[in-house]
Amino acid sequence: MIELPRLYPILDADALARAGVPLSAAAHALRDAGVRWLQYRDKRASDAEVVERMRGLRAIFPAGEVVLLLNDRVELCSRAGADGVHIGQEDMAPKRARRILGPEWLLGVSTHSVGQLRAALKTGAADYLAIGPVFTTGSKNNPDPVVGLEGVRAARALTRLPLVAIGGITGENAREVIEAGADSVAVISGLLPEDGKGMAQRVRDFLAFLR
Ligand code: 3NM
Repeated sequence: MIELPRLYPILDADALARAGVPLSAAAHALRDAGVRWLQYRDKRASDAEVVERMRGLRAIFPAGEVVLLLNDRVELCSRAGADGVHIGQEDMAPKRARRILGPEWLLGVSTHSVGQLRAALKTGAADYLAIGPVFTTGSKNNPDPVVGLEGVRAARALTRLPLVAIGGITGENAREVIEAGADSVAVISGLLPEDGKGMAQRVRDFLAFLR
């Protein structure tokens, strides 16, 4: 079974654009803060743009040193130099994704309820599962209803696979999310620059909260 770090940063193209942070600046900040596992999420760019941006990220996060996952675009995984993909409920079905990826690549699957988590588990396709949104989030279009810490506890009770919690997670609430049973917290807005603190400092603050 794979082991995830406590903090799972997501570089989200839309969120970065809204914050006025170039992708490469965000990536360098995460690297400087020692991030060893992250995801690139870009719901709108063309395949060619995604491949190009992923290659740029791969140059900053070398293969074999940092796990770099790609959101959604299963078919691009290899071409983009990703270590695997993360798919949601509206993306490709997990079994199909696994067939395309083969056994070597990592596959993460998002779920938003205990029912969805059970269904995802049943496919046997995922290396890790995500549950969310734990709290209210502004980073996703049409988010599902919040599952709360109760949802994290319920998810934990169902699986020993690595469990990632996502949605509205901040330095202040991350600890209780881990205590509710998550192995890792996936974060978009909680790592963006704020109050004069850059992203590297925001990552370090988060890690200090998670210790
Ligand atoms: N997926 P933030 S919530 C991408 O519920 C995503 O599966 C979610 O962003 C889910 O850390 C979410 O800014 C957005 O709340 C997470």
